[in-house]
Amino acid sequence: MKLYDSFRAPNPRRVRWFMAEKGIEDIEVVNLDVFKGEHRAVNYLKKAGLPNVPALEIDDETTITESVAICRYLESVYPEPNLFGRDAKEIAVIEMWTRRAEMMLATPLMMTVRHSHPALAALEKQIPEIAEVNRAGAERVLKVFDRRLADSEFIAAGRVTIADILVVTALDFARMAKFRVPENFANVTRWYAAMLERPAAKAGV
Ligand SMILES: N[C@@H](CCC(=O)N[C@@H](CS)C(=O)NCC(=O)O)C(=O)O
Repeated sequence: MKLYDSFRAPNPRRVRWFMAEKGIEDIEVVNLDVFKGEHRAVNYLKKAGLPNVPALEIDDETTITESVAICRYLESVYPEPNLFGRDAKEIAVIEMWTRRAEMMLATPLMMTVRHSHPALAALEKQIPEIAEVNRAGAERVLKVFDRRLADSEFIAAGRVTIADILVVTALDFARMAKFRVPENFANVTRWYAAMLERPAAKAGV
């Protein structure tokens, strides 16, 4: 298997963090420089189907994109430690928090960075108002995660899961746009510090 990665990019970092939590070390990692347009090369597009990283090439016929789909595949191949849930209830609750993390927080934070950071002007026609609306939305939605983390050590279960990985990589990426967790969200602040202490935090940066 071959993972097409791009160091410091938030979606590939999800996969690298996930692999690090599982101790997966036998997948070849190929770094693509998105600022040089390497993800738009014909050979890559033929495999991946669209100009995005990450992508996991499984064999000659199959390359998976979408970071969460890649993680799901890896979960089946490397089942331990479990990061997607063990029974019907756990799987559904983790899925719920994963979708909330992606749609309500990670996407708005990505839009905040893409529409405000000078380096991202190479990839995006930047509109400052889009950055501001998304920044405000992400800040508001953090209270949902703060309430959850008041009752739970991690976001979706009593252990780290894919949902934690999505949130921490999004918050860390948003630092590029000077986004900080507001101090009044003490539970998110506690959880964020604990996540950054994990050895997997170093993967993909
Ligand atoms: N939903 C996709 C998003 C992938 C994505 O947007 N990747 C970014 C890097 S973080 C990318 O390839 N950007 C290239 C571009 O915008 O041209 C996933 O979860 O993998």
